[in-house]
Amino acid sequence: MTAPQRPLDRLCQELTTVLGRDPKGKAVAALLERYAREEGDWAQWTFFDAGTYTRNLVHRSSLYELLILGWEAGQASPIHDHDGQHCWMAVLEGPMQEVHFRAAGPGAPLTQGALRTFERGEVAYIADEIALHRVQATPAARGVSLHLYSSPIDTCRTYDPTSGEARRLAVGYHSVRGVLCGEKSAASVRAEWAAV
Ligand code: CSS
Ligand code: FE2
Repeated sequence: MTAPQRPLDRLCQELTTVLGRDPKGKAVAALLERYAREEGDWAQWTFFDAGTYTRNLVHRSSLYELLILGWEAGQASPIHDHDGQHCWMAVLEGPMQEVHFRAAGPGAPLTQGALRTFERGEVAYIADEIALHRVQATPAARGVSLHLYSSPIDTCRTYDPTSGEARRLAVGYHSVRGVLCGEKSAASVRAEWAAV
């Protein structure tokens, strides 16, 4: 097989090899960091939306899912968990920020940790054993982040910081490899990738 020419596709091929060997992915952060520092082909597959941050799918397999998230200035995710999976975030255009939270018990407000700022090329990692978190662009600038979920995450839990109450959220896609999803459902996108 010839090597794919597109840097994002080369990255996916490397991730498949690395995660196939080690599902905890010790080499993953280095691959994401190198891609984030050196490549720019992600821009063609990144969309923004005034209403919400966007989830733009690059690749999906049973092993992992790679997404580019586009954040307008000031946009933030809800506080959420990662459904028991590993999550790496590499900043493609920064800065991006992350705040950790801890559940303090039923009916209790979440405990908030420090705000961390990541610049282009920096990689954050989170899993449920570490914390819940919120990810956000700064109020001053758009941000773009590359997210690797191993295994793919189709639903997560979101948390109200005041009540600590959790709700299950089904996540969807804004685009797939540069093509807007429009009315296409997340289920049909997943079905197409299952057939690949
Ligand atoms: N988990 C969020 C982004 S922060 S890791 C999402 O995939 O939409
Ligand atoms: Fe997250």
